[in-house]
Amino acid sequence: MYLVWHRGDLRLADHPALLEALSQGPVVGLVVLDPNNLKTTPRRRAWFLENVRALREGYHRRGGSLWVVQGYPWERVPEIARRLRAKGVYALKAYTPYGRYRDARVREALSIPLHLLPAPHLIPPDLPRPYRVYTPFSRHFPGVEPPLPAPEALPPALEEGEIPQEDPGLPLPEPGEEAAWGRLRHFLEGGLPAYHLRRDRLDGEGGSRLSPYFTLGVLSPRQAAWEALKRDGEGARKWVSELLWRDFSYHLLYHFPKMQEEPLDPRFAHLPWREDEELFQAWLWGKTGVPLVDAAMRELWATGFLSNRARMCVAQFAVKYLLLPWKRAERAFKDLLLDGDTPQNLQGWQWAGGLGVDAAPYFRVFNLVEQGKRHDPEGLWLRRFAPEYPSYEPQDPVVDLAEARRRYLALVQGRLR
Ligand code: FAD
Ligand code: IRF
Repeated sequence: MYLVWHRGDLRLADHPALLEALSQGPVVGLVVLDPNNLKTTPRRRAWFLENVRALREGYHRRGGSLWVVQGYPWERVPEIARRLRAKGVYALKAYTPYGRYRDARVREALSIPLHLLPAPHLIPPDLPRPYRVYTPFSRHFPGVEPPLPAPEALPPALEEGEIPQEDPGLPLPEPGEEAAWGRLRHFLEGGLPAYHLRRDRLDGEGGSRLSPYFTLGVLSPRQAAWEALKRDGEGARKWVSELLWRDFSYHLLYHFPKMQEEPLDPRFAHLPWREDEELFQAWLWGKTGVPLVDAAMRELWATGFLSNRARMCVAQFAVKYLLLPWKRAERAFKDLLLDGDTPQNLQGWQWAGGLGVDAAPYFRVFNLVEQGKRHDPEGLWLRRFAPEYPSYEPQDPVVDLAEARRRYLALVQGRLR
């Protein structure tokens, strides 16, 4: 018997570790509810748990079983392996600092082998040569390999472990692989051809909204890119380039784990961040008097999702206009997102905040009035989430936009000389 340990890969299709284990003998699935991963908001815990439930249903439908236990993996995985007399544990390789630390500890605690197989990224994040800039990294994309099928049948075994219920406090998307595929198909038929033209919309309607599924590995980037590239066109190419940004974020964090705490560009490490609690709360709760920022933060609270354009704007506002402690803002932001993901969120913040990711010019400071007018021209999104504002003009804002912009530019220009 072999254990297949699912972590950020809550799916049965395109799963190299599951297929490899099955080629060795009967398998049992395992999820360890890890307190280190679940120290987050109810919405994100619930999203994870509901996808574990859907994964278990997938196992059952094929005759198999999924164990679900709680605790530290380095204690629980060896214990389950002993109980089931497993001969080996199979999983997909993790690339984040915590994932690697965890896997090293589990390997040490096990008396049987832990086989870690490469996860189906489009570009392996652990490319030996580190890149700080996206374009040269993206040239390593060799073209997409066909995804692996899900096993048709799984061997029966006894099973244990309740999956806790958690109230998310907001409506969740439908969990599970089937729902993710439904959304993917819908996007391929509707949104993909014009993706390059519509992706900047503030209401997020130009994108796939698949990110909550990618974050938990309910869908793999290989499955998505494979389907997209069956269709030709500028929309498909642009969309796949966004999937490559995702892999780039894993690559960055893999090679530069210090970016979890510090700006990738050390010249920005000691900007005079403002420890102003009232200002932080105004940003977080969408009460800044800047319509675009307020609409975005309220959408985030209400739905757990935000378009890429709105994310860039609110992150840049927090960093460049308000000089809020970026790390604290980054963390709070991630905890509100259903797709909140350590590498992607760090990359997004360090990119939008001009802290050293890619060639994002530090002197680029969005005009938040123009951004609103351009990317929500009819103001429908604004009216939906911040209806008290008649337009994108600030009303009694927490900072004067022009003044804050000048202050920031003076600050960084002094540093970069
Ligand atoms: P689509 O436009 O359909 O794109 C398809 C997929 O490509 C996305 O689901 C995502 O996996 C990937 N992708 C798209 N844009 C980016 C990007 N700019 N960088 C990296 N990957 C991308 N994404 C997360 O999944 N989790 C996060 O925690 C996260 N935090 C972010 C924070 C900031 C400040 C910024 C600027 C971006 C962040 N992103 C994050 C990236 C991006 O905003 C979201 O992935 C995207 O908006 C999700 O919508 P979608 O699924 O419709 O994307
Ligand atoms: N992985 C686990 O193995 N166990 C858990 O309890 C996890 N909970 C999570 C909750 C949320 C909101 C997210 C992801 C997880 N993950 C869990 C996946 C981790 O990201 C993955 O294990 C990673 O390799 C380690 I979003 O940090």
